[in-house]
Amino acid sequence: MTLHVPALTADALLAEARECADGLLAAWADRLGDEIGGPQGEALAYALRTPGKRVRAALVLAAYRAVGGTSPAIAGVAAAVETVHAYSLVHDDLPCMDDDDLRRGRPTTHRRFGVPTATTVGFLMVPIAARVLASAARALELPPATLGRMAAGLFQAGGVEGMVGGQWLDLEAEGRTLTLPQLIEVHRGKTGALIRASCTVGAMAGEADPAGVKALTAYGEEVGLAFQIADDVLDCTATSEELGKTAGRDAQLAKSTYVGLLGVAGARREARRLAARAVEHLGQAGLPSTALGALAGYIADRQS
Ligand code: GRG
Repeated sequence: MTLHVPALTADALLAEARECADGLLAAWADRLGDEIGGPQGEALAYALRTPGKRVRAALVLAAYRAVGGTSPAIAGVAAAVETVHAYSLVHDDLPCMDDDDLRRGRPTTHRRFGVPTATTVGFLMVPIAARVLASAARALELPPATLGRMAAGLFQAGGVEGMVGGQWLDLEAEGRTLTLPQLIEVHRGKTGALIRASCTVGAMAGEADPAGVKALTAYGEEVGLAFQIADDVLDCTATSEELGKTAGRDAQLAKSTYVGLLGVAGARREARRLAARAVEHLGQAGLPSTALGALAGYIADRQS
């Protein structure tokens, strides 16, 4: 029998998350690429296989373990969240949104396969995420009601109350200067909601009680905003090579950012403050987690 030793540093957890999410996503890419066939099948496999940092997957794993979960089948839940994230990147890069050429160090899906195929594939990935989640819930032997709560948590976060709503506000705000509360609303929706949901569904998969789910969700809310603040900082301090996507895009698109409102040092301070608050939620709920503490620190100070 192999003894499973949970990863405790951010680097180790991210490496583990990459290994298990990438493996599952590659298997789904092979299966669905064949099922769908043609350029759409090829483009879908491309979008599912592009290598990401897998921060959301790592949060799912760490949240699950923080509430006592031990099954390796949690990797399927991580893959489901990463599928929603991957769809959002395909659509975010389209000419009608952020119009970008480079993602994860490769040409964006529409640059490689054309706008109509990339648009179709992005839409296809949403029901695929539901299939991946349902398959993971079966492997984890979760009751149907738990799967229902997880699906609601994940897809509400991806919808108008979260990612779509935030992106919509973000597009509308191009060329205007937002106030800090307005910017927080955009960031919490566009980026924060899915990161928060990663923690929520990880806790639910671990069959946490309502207080546990609430604490992990509160942690996710803080690190979700911190993640986008760090993104604002990196957009103007890192290179395209370091980021694997085009640097300086916020300024080109005249977007309001934390850096614009607080400066680089002020934005970094705010990200660290939120990361510390995230960890406090866990302590207050009696759910301290070395792994989630490490991930919060990584998210606030990340270099790519
Ligand atoms: C129809 C209005 C409308 C919206 C559709 C496209 C979309 C929904 C939402 C966009 C959400 C989005 C892409 C937000 C940006 C989040 C972000 C900072 C992504 C980068 O995440 P990383 O750094 O990327 O984790 P990797 O590549 O490492 O996974």
